[in-house]
Amino acid sequence: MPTTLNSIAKQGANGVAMMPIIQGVGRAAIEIAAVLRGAVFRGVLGGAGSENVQGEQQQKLDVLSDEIFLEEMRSTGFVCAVGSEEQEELLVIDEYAHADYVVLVDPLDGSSNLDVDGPVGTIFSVVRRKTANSDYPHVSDTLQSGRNVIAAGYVLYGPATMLVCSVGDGVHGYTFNPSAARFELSHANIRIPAKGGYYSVNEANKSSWLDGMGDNLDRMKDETGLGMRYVGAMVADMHRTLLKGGVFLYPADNKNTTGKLRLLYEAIPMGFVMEQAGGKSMSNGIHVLDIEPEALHQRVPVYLGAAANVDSLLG
Ligand code: AFP
Ligand code: FBP
Repeated sequence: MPTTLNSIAKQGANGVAMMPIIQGVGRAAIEIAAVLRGAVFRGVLGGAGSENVQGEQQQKLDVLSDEIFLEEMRSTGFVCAVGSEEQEELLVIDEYAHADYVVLVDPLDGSSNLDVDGPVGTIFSVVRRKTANSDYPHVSDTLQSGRNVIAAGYVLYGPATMLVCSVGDGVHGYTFNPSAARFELSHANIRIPAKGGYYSVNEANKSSWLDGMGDNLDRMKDETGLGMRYVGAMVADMHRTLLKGGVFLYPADNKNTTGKLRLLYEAIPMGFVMEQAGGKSMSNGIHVLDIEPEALHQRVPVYLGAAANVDSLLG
């Protein structure tokens, strides 16, 4: 009998509490994957004609994925609020405003890949609210460092749909089995290989990187001899880095002077997974998980991967 998402209940101290939320992520992933597969026939490819809070053009599928994810979090009954990359403000689930958990999500990461049928993903993390359960949830509930994350992970919509997550007891990968209509454990206890793999970065930006990162990258390439791969969807680039080894980076540059990737929706969840898999995640000279967030849509530089490669890059 294959091991399903229910097995999360047996993982570590947080498994039982996190199982309903991760099952909700799984249901959202199944729906989003179906919408992605049929998007061209339903006329939902292309721009939605709106901008998100980052000033980026929203795709129709960004908006749809956001709605699906929010609805699935609501249906768990355990989530009082959701902070989404696609929403300016914290979304409080009024019906369950006294529930314990807050979820942060990038519902459809890498959406510039949609027009070319490239891989995209969903990234999420869960924290316990800071305000009292009797209070109305507040944005301060989301502004917690990665050390407070209880569960985090991502869904990769690739040739197969995979849900990779951690509840603080290692990293486990579940693949959607279409014949059984459920996620089944396919990658137990993922550990990033200490050696080998690839470096992954938009090297076209090299001349505008800040903090001497161009020279650092050249040195790391000489030291490690790594090859290069870059998809431009963090979930896909992270997943390859996790399974094959190497390093993923998105440095600050002249255009994105504090970095491009979002601390709460991308850096912290991926940093949590990377560290749970034995890797390392750094930003501005400290561990990503030690950053104290100041704003919902804050951006940071990101360096994550096998510890030796991250050290070689930043050393
Ligand atoms: P989109 O969701 O707007 O496509 O952004 C994806 C992303 O935030 C992240 O998934 C990638 O790692 C990064 O942007 C790619 O950025 P570049 O296009 O600047 O390389
Ligand atoms: P595989 O099918 O063995 O992965 O090879 C893929 C490929 O032939 C092309 O699809 C791809 O553009 C190229 O190799 C990548 O080569 P490199 O590893 O030298 O960047």
